[in-house]
Amino acid sequence: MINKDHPRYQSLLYREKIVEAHKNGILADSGMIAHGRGETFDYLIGEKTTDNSKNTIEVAACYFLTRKRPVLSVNGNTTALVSEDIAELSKILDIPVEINLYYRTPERIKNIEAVYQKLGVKEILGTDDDDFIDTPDLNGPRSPVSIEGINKADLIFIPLEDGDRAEKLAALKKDIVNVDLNPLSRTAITSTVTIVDNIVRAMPLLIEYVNKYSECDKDILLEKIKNYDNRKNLDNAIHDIIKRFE
Ligand code: PTJ
Repeated sequence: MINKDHPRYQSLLYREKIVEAHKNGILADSGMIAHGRGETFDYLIGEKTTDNSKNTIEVAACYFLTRKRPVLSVNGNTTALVSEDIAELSKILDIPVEINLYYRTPERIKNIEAVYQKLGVKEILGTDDDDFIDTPDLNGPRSPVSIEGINKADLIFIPLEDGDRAEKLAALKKDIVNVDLNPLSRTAITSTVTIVDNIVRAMPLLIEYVNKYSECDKDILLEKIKNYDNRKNLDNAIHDIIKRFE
C-alpha cells in the first residue's frame, strides 16, 4: 500500500511492522509510543549510521567475541523490528535469546517465543516454563531473570528499553551492550557500550563485524575494547546531531 517513491518509504515500512506486531500480540501498547520516540531521534541523527556509531558497533562485536556467557535479551519492540537478525546473531555466537518484558503477560511471552521458535533459535529463555531469580534491587516484571541466562551472563544485550534495569545490571558488574537512538537516556548513560543508531541498521552491521572478527586474535579485540570510552561515544553522538543543524 505504500508508494516506493514516498520520501519516508523505509520509515513507513517499519511503522507497518510495528502495527502488525501490535495486532499479533507481540508489541506492548506503549511499544508504539517508544517507536515514535525512536523515530524522533532518528530524524535528528539523519536516519543513517554515523561513523561514530560504526566504531561503536565494531566495539560491541569485540565484546560479544571476548565474553564467556553473552545473552540477547529481547522485548516486543526488538522482536517486531529485528527478530531475524536476533536469531542469526544467536546462531553465529551460539548464545541464548532471553525474553524479558516490561509489560509481561503470558500471551505476549507465548507470541514472542513462537517468533523465535519459528526462526529456529536453539535456546529461548525467560518463558513461563523457565526457572527465575530476581534481579537485586529491581522491582516489577523485568526483575525475574532466567537462572541459566541473564543471571549467569557476563554480557547482556538490552536493546530499546528504559533505564531502571540497565542500572541494576551494571551494579552487578555485568557488561551491557545497548541500542538506543536517544544518547541522553539512562540506559544509554549506564551501559558499557551504547549504540546510538536505529536497531534496523545496527543489527546487520553488528552481525557483519562479528563475522569479520570471529577468527581474529583475542588480544586485538581486547585492545579495541581498552581504547573505547562510552562517555566519549555519547558526546560524539550528541555533537553529530548539533553539527547537522549548525
Ligand atoms: O516489550 P516490553 O513490554 O518490554 O516494552 C518495551 C518498551 C519499549 C515499551 C519499554 O521498554 C519502554 O517503555 O521503553 P522506553 O522507555 O520508551 O525506551 C525505549 C528506548 O528505545 C527509547 O529511548 C527510544 O528512543 C529507543 N528506540 C525506540 N525505537 C528504536 C529505539 N532505539 C533504536 N532503534 C529503534 N528502532
